[in-house]
Amino acid sequence: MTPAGSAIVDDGVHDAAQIANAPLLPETNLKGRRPPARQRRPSTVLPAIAWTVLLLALAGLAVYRQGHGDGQAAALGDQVASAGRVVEVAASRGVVQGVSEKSTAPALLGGGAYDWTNAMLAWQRTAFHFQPQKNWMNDPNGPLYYKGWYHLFYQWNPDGAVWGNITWGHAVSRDLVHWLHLPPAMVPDHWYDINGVWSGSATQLPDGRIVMLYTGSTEDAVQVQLLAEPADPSDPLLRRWAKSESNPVLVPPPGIGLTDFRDPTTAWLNPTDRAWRITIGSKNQEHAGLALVYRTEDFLHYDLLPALLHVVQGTGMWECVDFYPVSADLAADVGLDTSTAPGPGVKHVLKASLDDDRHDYYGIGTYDAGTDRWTPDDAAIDVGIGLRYDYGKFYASKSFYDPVGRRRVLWGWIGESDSERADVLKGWASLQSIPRTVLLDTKTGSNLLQWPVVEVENLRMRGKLFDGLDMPPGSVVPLDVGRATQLDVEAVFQVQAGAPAAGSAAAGAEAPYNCSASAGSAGRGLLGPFGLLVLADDGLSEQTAVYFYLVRGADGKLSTHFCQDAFRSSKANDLVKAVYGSSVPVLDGEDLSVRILVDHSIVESFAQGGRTCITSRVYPTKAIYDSARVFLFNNATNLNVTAKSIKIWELNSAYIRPYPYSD
Ligand code: DQQ
Repeated sequence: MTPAGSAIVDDGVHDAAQIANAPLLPETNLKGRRPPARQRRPSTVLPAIAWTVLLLALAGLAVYRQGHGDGQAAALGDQVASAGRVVEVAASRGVVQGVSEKSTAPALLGGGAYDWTNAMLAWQRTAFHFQPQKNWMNDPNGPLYYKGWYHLFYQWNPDGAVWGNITWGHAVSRDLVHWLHLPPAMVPDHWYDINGVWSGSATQLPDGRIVMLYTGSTEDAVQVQLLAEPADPSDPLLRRWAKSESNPVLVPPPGIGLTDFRDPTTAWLNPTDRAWRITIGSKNQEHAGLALVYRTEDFLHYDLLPALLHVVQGTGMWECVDFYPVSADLAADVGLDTSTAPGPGVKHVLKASLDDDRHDYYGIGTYDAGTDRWTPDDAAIDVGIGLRYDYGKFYASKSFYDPVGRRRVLWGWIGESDSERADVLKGWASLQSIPRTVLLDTKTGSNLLQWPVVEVENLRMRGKLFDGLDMPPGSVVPLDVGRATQLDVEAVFQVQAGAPAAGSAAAGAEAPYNCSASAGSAGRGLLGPFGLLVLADDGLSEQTAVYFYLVRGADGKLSTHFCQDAFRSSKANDLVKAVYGSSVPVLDGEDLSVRILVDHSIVESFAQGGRTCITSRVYPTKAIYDSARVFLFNNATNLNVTAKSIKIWELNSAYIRPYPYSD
């Protein structure tokens, strides 16, 4: 068995030192000088044309950065002819408007546009992950439970499959799995949110009232905080929302850029003065990411507190900050309400979505209610430089406390890894992750555990069990499970006697391993990779590998890496195909275990009970419909592995439909 390892990430090493506040920017005097509410939608056509002209001129000069595949490419529109179809893709406007670049498209066209058939594109739509009926979606917003219904709001473009015209989509569920689509909850219709009803969070007050705080991008593209409440609190579906007459309730304070002030959190009650606190992400002039704290009693008036909740140098703009308590009590496996006071047995998690690299980082630490500061337990893995919720595609996440299930539930935005052109062809882009319960891992004390909500198991249909399968070095073992496009897999592996024992000199020390920089599942090492191939065709010409890779360090100890490899996931080349992953803690006596949810174009995996999670988007061309298979593989050269137990269920499709008003 492998000894305990620390969860140091594979990639993204930054300088961690904390710094003081940066010099201030000129004061923003926004409030009071804005015109009254106007009913105007921004033109989407002119900016798109302007961008297209500009970028055609620049086309020969453009240098596209692929990196992890998402994010850093220049914003441009494209027009592509393929298979007789001309697809116009609007320029992505995220950066111009002061939020992340949302598109992967430009970087992908170098590979040549693949001739996607309608059948291939139709197959990519998922069956039990939440997605709107059509068009673009990004961040989950304001999740809450109200009068018997779970509510999920999300960033949505009513006009197309690319980011823009951001509106709050809305769906409700009884069980977090089956969803009913409702009309949009909020649309950009006032001067203060005409450029987008951006991300925000819900707070349920002790008297049952719900307040929704969210960011508006004003007609001048300034980021302000806005308040809305249910217009009819007696409606369990919360279909109508009233924006406050007092909006905007917050404008960027001195020292904060006008486009660096967004995504208010759920409020928590500070036990020292019984007033509410919220935190809002930003950055300073030295490019430190930070979280501002405001105090409020009525959600209309706010005081900016002198101290920052936290700041980390070099991490850039913090989007979609989340801040919540977790139980450190060894016996408790329940979530905690956001207002749970700090004290013995309570830790606080601070999460920031880093605009710079588009990943969600968290830290575990202590919240001091007296000073409203948070301190990480381990500064070496501070927010933005250490642990991530997910080492694949997963961003702008938000959690909420579910009082019925007594659990904290987390959703993340799962973007696409294909081109915008393909998104336009298929008519939609992005998913929400499977809702995940979040707990502190009280065995390690140093990481969270994320796990699909238990209701997902109600989708399980036919199941098959394989146990005691030998996986000698170089082996590939087919698993006969029938249709393999909607799966729930639970696999437990034992590394058998053939493996060098810890401390043995047999294998010698190996170079440190990094999933993302490796050759993926094809790269053979002494003690890895081994695991599963999903969404594979019979000939293995397409496959997505989910695997472990053990490495012996110079000290003779083994470390365990958990990776997901999409290099050979598709014959198509207009895709980002990456190997994602990180190390995963494995304690003495533990087997290696992984749970994998396969849902058409998403593979979402949880290693060691959810200590390390990876989500990939994959777009096979052959391993689809009835041709998708599952295999075990062991590509290590010097490790015998036994698949101790492999359970595979076919999952039913969730019921995700428009709300049946006639009923
Ligand atoms: N998405 C929203 C912003 C947020 C960003 C805009 C994160 O509020 O910062 O769609 O993806």
